[in-house]
Amino acid sequence: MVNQFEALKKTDIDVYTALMSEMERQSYGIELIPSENYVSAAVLEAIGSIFTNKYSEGYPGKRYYGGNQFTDVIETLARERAKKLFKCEHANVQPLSGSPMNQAVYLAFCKPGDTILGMDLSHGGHLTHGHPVSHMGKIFNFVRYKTHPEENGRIDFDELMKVAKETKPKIVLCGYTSYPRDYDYTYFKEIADAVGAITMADIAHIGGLVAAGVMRNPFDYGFDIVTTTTHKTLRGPRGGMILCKKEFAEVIDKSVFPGLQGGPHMNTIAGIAVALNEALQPEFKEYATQVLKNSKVLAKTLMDSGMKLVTNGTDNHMMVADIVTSFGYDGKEAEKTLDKIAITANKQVIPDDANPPLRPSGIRIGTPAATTRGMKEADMEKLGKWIVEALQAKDDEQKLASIKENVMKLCKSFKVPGIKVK
Ligand code: DSN
Repeated sequence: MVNQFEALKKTDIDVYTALMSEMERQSYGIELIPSENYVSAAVLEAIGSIFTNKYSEGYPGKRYYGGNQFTDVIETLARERAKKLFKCEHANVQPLSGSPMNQAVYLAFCKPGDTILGMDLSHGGHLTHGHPVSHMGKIFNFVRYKTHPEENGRIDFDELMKVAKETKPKIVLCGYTSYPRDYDYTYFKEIADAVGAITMADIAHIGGLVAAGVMRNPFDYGFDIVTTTTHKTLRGPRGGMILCKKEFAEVIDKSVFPGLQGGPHMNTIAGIAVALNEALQPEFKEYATQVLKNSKVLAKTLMDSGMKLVTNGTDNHMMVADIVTSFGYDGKEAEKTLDKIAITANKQVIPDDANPPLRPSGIRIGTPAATTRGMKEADMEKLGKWIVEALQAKDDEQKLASIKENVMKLCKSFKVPGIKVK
C-alpha cells in the first residue's frame, strides 16, 4: 500500500495498523455482500473533510448555529441532486443511516399502536419493518406479510388486500433487505388506496439501480414516500435519505429534526452530494446495467452448478442461496468457508427458516462491489464456479487454499477505488 496516512501513523499506531490491514483485506479479496460497495476517491475525500467539525442543526437557511454558509451549499446540492435523480419533489438527506430514516417516516405519520404493513424478516424484510426485536416493533402494530413459496417467492397480493382491509394500516410499506426480485409497486399502491394508507417504498438496496433508471421508480407509480440508504448500490457514504411529495416535506423534515435527530453529519452529507453527482453521470447508468448483468450471470452459474437459490433466480443485484438444501450444512459454515477463499458474503435467513439467525440456512451474495471494481460476466462465471467448488470442498484446506490463490489473482487486476497500491 502507498502510505496516505502519515499523521495517523504518528499519533495512533493501533488504528493505523488496523486500517492498513483492512485496506489489504479489501484489495486482495472480493466483497460479495449485496449491501456493500466501494466509494470513489472523491467521496472518500469529502467524508474525510473538515465538514466534520461543524454543527448544523436545522436546514439550509434555517440553522440553529452560525457559520453555516458553506454547509448550506453542500446540503442544498445534495437535496437538489437527489430530487433530480429520483424524480421527486422533496429530499431530506440528514438521516444518519437506514434505521433512523425509516423510523422518522413511521413517527411522522403514526401514533403508538397504529398499524403498518411490512414484509416479514425471514422473507426479505428489514428489522425496521416490524421485527419484534426492533424498538419500532414495540411502538407500532406491524402486520407482517410473506412471500408465496408456490409462486417463486412472489407476494400474494389478493391475500394482502384482505389483510389490509381487516387491519387498516396507516402505512403500506413495500421494501426489502433480502429479496432478489423486483418490487410490485402497482399492487401496493392499489392496496394502500383501498384503505386510505400512505405508500412507502424502502429501496435501500436498489437505490442506485432506481437512480440509474435500470429498475422501476416507485414515484412513477404514485408512491408518497421513498427511503433509501446512500451506501449500497448508490455508492456513497453511509447515510439515508427520505424522498417525498411536496405535501409531506414539512412533516418529514420535522420528524427527522428535531423529532428524531440532532446535528446532521455534514461531512457525510458532503460525501452524499458527491456520490449523487457521480450517479447523475452516464457512466453510472453503465455501472448499474452491468450490476444487473453480472447478477444474472452469477445466479445462473451458481444454479447450473447445482446450487438452490431462493425464488430460483434474481431480478436485481442479489441472490439468496439455500445452503442447507444445496450442501447439507448452514449459512454460518458457508460464510466461514468463503472467507477462506477471500470471498466475503453474509449468512442469511431464508423464508420461514427453521434455523436461528446466527446460524441461518442461507447466504446472501451480490454484485454491486465487484462491478465497481470493473468485473464483468466472465469474472462472475469464474467466481460462481469457485464459490460452488469451495462450498463443496468445505473442510479440504488444501483445495480451499488453491481456490483462494485463484480468487486473489483475479482480484489483483481489479483495483479498489480510493486505495493506492504500489
Ligand atoms: N444491513 C443491511 C443489509 O445488509 O442489507 C440492511 O440494513
